[in-house]
Amino acid sequence: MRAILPAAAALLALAPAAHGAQTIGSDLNARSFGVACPAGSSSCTVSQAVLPGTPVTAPIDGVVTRWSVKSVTGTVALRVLRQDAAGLRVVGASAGQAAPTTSVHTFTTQIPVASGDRVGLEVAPGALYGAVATPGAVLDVWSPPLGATAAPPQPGPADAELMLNVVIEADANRNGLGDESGEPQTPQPPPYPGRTVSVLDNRYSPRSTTVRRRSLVRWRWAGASSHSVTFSRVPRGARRGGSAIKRTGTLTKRMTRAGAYSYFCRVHGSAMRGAVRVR
Ligand SMILES: [Ca+2]
Repeated sequence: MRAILPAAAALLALAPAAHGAQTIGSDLNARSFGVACPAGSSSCTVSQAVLPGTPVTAPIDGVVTRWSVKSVTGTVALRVLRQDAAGLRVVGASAGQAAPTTSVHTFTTQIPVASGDRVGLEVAPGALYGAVATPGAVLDVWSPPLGATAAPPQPGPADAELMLNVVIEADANRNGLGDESGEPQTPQPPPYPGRTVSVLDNRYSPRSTTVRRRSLVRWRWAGASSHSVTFSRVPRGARRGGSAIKRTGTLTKRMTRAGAYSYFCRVHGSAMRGAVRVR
């Protein structure tokens, strides 16, 4: 059962992980083959214990965001394994994924991992996992599959490199999502293109401002009390266009005429004045 590695799949396997993300496990480059669970068992868990020159444990706390397999036939699921005093046990699991072909397939997931955790595959009944002979590689096998209770592994095929790798992203904000690919993107409003004046209790800030002609000026109510922006003087030909007396919201005005604009608050009168000079 040799897989022909399509070019697109090769590119996917070799695509660099997102900045800061770490990949552990096989590079999936070898011409691998499908391997069945131990004779007499229908399903099993397999996990790489040693892969010479390659990390097989999570180097950071974080989240597994992608996992890739090769030479799989049937359904497999990712498992995160943690060592405790009683041995390795499963602490995280993905949904089962049916590989449509034996080439490289990448699946997305969000599974928390801690530094030192291992990963593995649960191989569904009748499915095959991918492996290749790599001197010095050690593969652990559990049959029946490993669960949440620690159990000792059986030795797997000798010198077997498991065709599995995972991408681990940090999760600094601890929301259970990788900080790169999985983080929800909150759209940022574009920066306001004009000048903003805060309507405070009981002053405008800045009290006086100068802008170019055709600029936007926005007054933003930010006090606890009610105020208005009421123009007492505008350049000839300019519209006054002030605001009602209100406690929240904004007033936006495009300053179409050069000259001096003076305004005040109808509640606070001459105690609360502002000015805009338009050049
Ligand atoms: Ca996060």
